[in-house]
Amino acid sequence: MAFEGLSDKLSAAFKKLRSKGKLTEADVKEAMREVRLALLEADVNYKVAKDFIASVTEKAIGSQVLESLTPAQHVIKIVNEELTALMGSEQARINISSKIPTIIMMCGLQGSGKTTHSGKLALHFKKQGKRPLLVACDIYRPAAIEQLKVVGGKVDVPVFEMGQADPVEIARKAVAYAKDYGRDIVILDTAGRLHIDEELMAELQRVKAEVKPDEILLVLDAMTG
Ligand SMILES: Nc1nc2c(ncn2[C@@H]2O[C@H](COP(=O)(O)OP(=O)(O)OP(=O)(O)O)[C@@H](O)[C@H]2O)c(=O)[nH]1
Ligand SMILES: [Mg+2]
Repeated sequence: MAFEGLSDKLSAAFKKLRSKGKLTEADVKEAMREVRLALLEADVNYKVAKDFIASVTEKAIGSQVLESLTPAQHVIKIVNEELTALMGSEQARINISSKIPTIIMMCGLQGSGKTTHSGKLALHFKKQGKRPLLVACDIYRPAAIEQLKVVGGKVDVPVFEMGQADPVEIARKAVAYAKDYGRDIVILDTAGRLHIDEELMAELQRVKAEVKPDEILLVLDAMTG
């Protein structure tokens, strides 16, 4: 969500580039100025944006690119690749433990996107050749288990659930299940909660104490600011 405006602005910069046909170094620099502005407006760190632009510009004004038949296409491809590398290195920070399974616990306020992001993470790991398991620890919202199953179904990742059982118990059994069935990443989708909800916060603590997650991800709505 944070990058919604970014993609529109990048598209605009690229459109101008595409309309040019043959490109000069100045055209590329002009486009990169717009890309840089777009990144800064999307709250990308100043230094990150500067390094990003320097690296893309260096690659993009190479003679091979400018003299190719579709220079604009080339430049866009470079921006894409570099952006992916930039975002990719961000994700690599997830702590993959040496013991199996790696346990990831999703936490956050109600409706912040935990369930959606659990599915995205599962897909991300699946693409890396891993075998994730989604776990329905949200027993409070009636449709939560069903929702996780839909999410899991879309990315073809199994969902472990025990209905309305104790989330601590569900987490523990899910980890045992993962060990038995060779699932190397366990993603715990917990119930959304308000920080003032002491009972639910205590439950998170208990789940944490029980399964000792390798990573606890706090999911936030980008609009929170
Ligand atoms: N635009 C946008 N919508 C999102 C994103 N992630 C989730 N949503 C939507 O936000 C709503 C809540 O997402 P969920 O994944 O169910 O959030 P949750 O944290 O699991 O919610 P609870 O389990 O009720 O606490 C859904 O309607 C999602 O479709 C996102 O990255 N962008
Ligand atoms: Mg949810």
